[in-house]
Amino acid sequence: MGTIQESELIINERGAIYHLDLLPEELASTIITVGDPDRVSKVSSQFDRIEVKRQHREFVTHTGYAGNKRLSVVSTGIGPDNIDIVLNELDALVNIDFKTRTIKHDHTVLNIVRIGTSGSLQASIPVDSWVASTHGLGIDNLLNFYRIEENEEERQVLQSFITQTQLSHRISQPYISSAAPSLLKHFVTNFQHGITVTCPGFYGPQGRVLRLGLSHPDLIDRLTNFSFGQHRITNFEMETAAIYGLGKLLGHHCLSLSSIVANRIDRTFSGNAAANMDKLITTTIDILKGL
Ligand code: R1P
Ligand code: URA
Repeated sequence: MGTIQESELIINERGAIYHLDLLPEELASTIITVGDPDRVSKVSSQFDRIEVKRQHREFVTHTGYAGNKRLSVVSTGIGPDNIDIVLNELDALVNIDFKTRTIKHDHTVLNIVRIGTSGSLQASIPVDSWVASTHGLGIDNLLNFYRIEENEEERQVLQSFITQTQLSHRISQPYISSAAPSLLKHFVTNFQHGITVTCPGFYGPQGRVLRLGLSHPDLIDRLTNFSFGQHRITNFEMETAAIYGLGKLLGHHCLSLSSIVANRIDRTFSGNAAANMDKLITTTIDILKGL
């Protein structure tokens, strides 16, 4: 393996990775990602001690301890394009030697848990429910820039999704990736499990009409009605499939947890979103402390 050039792996004057502005020692091996930069302090306010606070653009990181567990919380901002930056830089922080600019011989596995908000695609999953995503199914295109390796089960679900939904090729070539079983098994009580669809936008790409017409006005019906064996689509948002896809390719363990703020079937929106998010954060930290 050769050295990785300065234009490919960008390290700033502090010796920190470019977008996240983090040094390798400033990152814990268990990481919570959140979309909203203001959610970072909501997570770290539940730490017993904070040792690092950094911010560059929308990427805010706090690293500290919850009990004996060292945790980092990092904001990604909105969308799969930001996940490309965050996942590649988190991986580089542990698996690339910044001095020699070479890939380290020993691979470090990160546990990466997204805590985000999401829209429900099932009447039976009301606002203020929590979803743990068994799979991320991406219609956002990010993973099509990488060499994707799907397993047999993922291939079958994806093929069935393509056949049943008949989404135009002009939208996307969908991809799929699963949660890390080692994390998912700890998030069962109080969580609904299902496939999360990751969209490249909040309005048209999630079937919302304000002033513009949509290419697929029945997008929500097509997603809600999909089923393959026990699998169904529970919700959609804007990061999960990108995290699962890149995380798996890079050799990390990933899980996405969502607090449902909107139900797109009964058209309700939570009146309790902030308090429900705080509860999800507390529950998640309690579980991660035990791992
Ligand atoms: C859209 O409002 C944002 O909310 C969801 C979506 O994935 C998207 O990022 O997650 P967060 O609440 O974590 O940002
Ligand atoms: N986040 C999304 O991406 N969609 C929703 O409907 C709610 C939160």
